[in-house]
Amino acid sequence: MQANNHNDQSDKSPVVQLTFKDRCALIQLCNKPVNALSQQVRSELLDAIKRATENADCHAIIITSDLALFSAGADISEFSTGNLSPMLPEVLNTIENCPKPVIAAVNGSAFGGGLELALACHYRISFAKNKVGLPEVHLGILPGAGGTQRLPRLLDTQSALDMIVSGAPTPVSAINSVFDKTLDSAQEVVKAAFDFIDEAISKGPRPTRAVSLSMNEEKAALFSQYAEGVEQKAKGFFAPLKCVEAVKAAYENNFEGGLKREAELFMACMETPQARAQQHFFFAERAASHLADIDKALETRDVKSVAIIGAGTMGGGIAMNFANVGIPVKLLELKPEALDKGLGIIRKNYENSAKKGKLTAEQVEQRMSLLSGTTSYDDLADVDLVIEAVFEKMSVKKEVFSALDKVCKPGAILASNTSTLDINEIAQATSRPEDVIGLHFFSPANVMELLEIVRAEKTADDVIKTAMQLAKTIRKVGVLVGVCFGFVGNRMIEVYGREANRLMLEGASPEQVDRVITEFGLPMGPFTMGDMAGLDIGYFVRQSRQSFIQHDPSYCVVADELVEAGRVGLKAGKGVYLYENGSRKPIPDPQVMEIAKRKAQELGIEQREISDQEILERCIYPLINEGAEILKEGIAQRASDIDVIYVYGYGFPVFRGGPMKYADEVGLEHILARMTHYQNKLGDYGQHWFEASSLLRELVETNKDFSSLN
Ligand code: 3H9
Repeated sequence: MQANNHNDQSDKSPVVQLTFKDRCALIQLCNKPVNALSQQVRSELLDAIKRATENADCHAIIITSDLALFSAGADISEFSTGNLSPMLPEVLNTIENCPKPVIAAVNGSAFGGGLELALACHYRISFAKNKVGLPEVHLGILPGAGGTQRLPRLLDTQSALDMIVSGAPTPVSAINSVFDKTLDSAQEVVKAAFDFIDEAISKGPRPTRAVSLSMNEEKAALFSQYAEGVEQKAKGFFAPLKCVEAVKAAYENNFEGGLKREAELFMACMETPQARAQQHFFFAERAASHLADIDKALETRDVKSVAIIGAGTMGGGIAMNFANVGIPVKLLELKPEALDKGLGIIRKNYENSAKKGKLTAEQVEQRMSLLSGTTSYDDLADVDLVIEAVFEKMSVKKEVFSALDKVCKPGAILASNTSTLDINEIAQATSRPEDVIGLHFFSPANVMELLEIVRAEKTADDVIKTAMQLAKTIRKVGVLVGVCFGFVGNRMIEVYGREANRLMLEGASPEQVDRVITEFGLPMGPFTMGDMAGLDIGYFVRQSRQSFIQHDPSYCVVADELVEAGRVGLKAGKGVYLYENGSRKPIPDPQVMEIAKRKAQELGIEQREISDQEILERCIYPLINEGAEILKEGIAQRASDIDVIYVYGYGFPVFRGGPMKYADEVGLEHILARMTHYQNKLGDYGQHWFEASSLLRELVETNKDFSSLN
């Protein structure tokens, strides 16, 4: 028997199944793919509970899932739709108030509203290794269907706070008090629930709300200490502190009062731009792996062995990603000493992880055993994928690819880790450009999660699909981009770095610029970042792009002088900032401002006091404008892909959703107006660098935003 729909949804197939069996009602959620608790699910669930309650032959109710997971919680896509009755709290209150015992058979992961559903049942059965959690905080909100009130009634305060504030998935075995029975496997859960019926019927309904909580001095101290810690750790985020407040309300009110407070705090979070941004980002991350124009049925290529050309910092870091997931890697260097050095650094990295307790000694050896070295291209004849990570020079890259073309087996994927060079030209060095792709790892490659997958003109679709799948295998976030200088991430960051440097010439200190950017939410400002990456890298790139920068002599002139004086950044102990005794703490150097002053005079640039607002707008808006150009040229598949690149690759604050989402929130009309303002205010410099993208203008004229391009 199937539950009737609450509203008229006769054209939709049912997503909740109701069956009566052994004096019991079995309610199974079957809303593919993740049992999101959509309006249809809520309505059918409510209906099923009502029918089970009314059926005189039914003495207990089991709620479970027909899919591999129990439920991923509320349907996030409905959040922008407003009130869609029945709301989840109403459904869960009905379940908790049911006069017949309700057992949650949690036979797969339960997140957010999914776990809240289980908490509202009278009994809970699961398996020890199952993962459950309340990840709402990552969506800029808090559990809003009683989770902040019911969890502390079943778990100690500290653990409840940890789960709600971190949003982290937790194994059922770590929160035993929440469950009445834990089994060894998911398959045993529903049967165990049926075996539990007699006990449940004899004990009767056991509403979680009946557990009473109260505040005392010790608890009050715990909450204030906890809140202080959260304030430090989650700087800039709105929801984490509200989560603490909501849990605290469970101790300060009766259950109804606590629920009311939770609802108020939930709404306060939901109405923030942060919640919109983080929810946008949830879908952006998932959309990034969708390849718009590639056949879903297309088969991928096997990647069971990998070779890396170049065992330097980048090559070594890339190699570690594969060894970490059990894929054997051959590292190629032409000189044995370089090979030994590279393998030695990898071992050291693993041993450092072991010292921190992240790996066992056995795991270190197991990973190292997957890495081997060679000095001969002939040894690469059998590998499925080669990633080139050699010196960033076209002639060198071409030599490598022509050598690979001669030895690699047909169908092997030939990838370049170039961050700036034209992959179409690299592909021409082979007789098989369809097998050539860009895999742009970010440094440090074993740590950074972003992978730009660069589609060249002739790259075959199955190569792209394989690369996207591979990104998941090595636990990276893959984003498809097209060929242009710097691809998406570095092309946009160049604009931002240029503006930071220009602001210094105009009188802003590096520490002012860095402060404005960190206050905005990035982990470090452009000057600290430049020093960390090494100013020589940007210098080298600028030298190779004279044609691009020639018409503007103000372009990074201070940085050029610093590099020429050996001040290449953190690694030299001095760059834009000074670093004392190997410390990473940047110390402002008045000498740099002197250089800026002198250079400004030479170039006829008048120095002045610059407001924080101008700094923020001039660093971020041109970056967004470049993003618009990238979209116009089809270099990125969608605006939200740029957001994913910026959050994962550059630490753009997720609570702003990424640069393109931030632009939509600020309003494109405003961005265009400010671009025009600086274009007129900054003379020739402004005329050239603040020209608004035609796409930005078009979107403003048609009253659209970047999200319309997703
Ligand atoms: C909440 O519960 C609020 C309540 O407290 C209060 C309410 C009043 N909704 O991730 P995947 C889609 S807030 C809508 O690739 P996996 C996803 O977009 C919720 N859609 O699978 C994707 O679509 P597509 C709190 C959702 O196996 C597809 O399902 N819960 C939802 O790698 C597959 O997803 C969470 O934050 C959703 N809730 O991972 C949990 N979840 O194929 C969010 C997924 O078109 N979900 N989709 O790209 C997850 O963390 C993961 O999806 C999960 C499965 C771990 C469950």
